[in-house]
Amino acid sequence: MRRPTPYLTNVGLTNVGLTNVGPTITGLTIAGLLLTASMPAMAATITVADLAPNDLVVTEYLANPIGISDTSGEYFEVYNTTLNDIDLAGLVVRDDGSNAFTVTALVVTAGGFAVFANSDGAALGLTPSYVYGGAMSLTNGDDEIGLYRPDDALINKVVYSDGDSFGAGVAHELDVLSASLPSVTAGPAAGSNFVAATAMLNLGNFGSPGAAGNTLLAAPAVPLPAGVWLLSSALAVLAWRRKRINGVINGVRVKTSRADLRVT
Ligand SMILES: [Ca+2]
Ligand SMILES: [Ca+2]
Ligand SMILES: [Ca+2]
Repeated sequence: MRRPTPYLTNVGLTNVGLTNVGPTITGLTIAGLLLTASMPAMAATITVADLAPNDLVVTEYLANPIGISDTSGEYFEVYNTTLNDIDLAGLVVRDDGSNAFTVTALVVTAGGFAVFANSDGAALGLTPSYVYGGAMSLTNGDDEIGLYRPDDALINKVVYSDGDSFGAGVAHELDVLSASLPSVTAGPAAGSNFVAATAMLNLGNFGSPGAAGNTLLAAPAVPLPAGVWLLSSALAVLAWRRKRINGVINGVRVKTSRADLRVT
């Protein structure tokens, strides 16, 4: 009976640490040998209760939109610094006063952004991930945007003392996302963590909701070298042996060609 055509798993590459590499590997080419692999996404969905400080970071906010009322044009952006999708249901967003809301349903992908707005964003030309309506306002002067777990543990918080320091309609973008960033960051009037947005939105506003804009994103939270080194080593050995593996490996008969690696 003809066997199905497995890839890679029959040559022992399941032990090379690919779970640290990324969501999906669909193909690799090395030394002219194409290895076709299909691996399940490693990113599991975690919950808000699982989060550590700075797993989510506030990367942008527009406290003083122009050409539109503040009650319809304010927004802020959150970045997922982890390698996992995060189910944000239960995330508490609040300031140090009375503004607060709890996210009911939203998933932010690994290394992805979520945009929270007080309106549908159509006038500004943005598409919010979540609309919180009147539950929260971003005062143009002093205010806070804090992200908390359901047990009230702080995930990330920005504190600003001049939400209009770059001029009306210019969003504040986090300058550099860093693993050493404190969980409480200062707005531009009290520190240098934020820079002015330069990407154009509607009505003369500037911002990059849902994109990095001027924010320099850090490397992934989990370093890759061990897995990459193991993968490179294994593939190098495989490439070196490619003329020798027209035979049986792990009890499975295999035959290489320039295009791929197949069981025969
Ligand atoms: Ca507020
Ligand atoms: Ca405002
Ligand atoms: Ca942005």
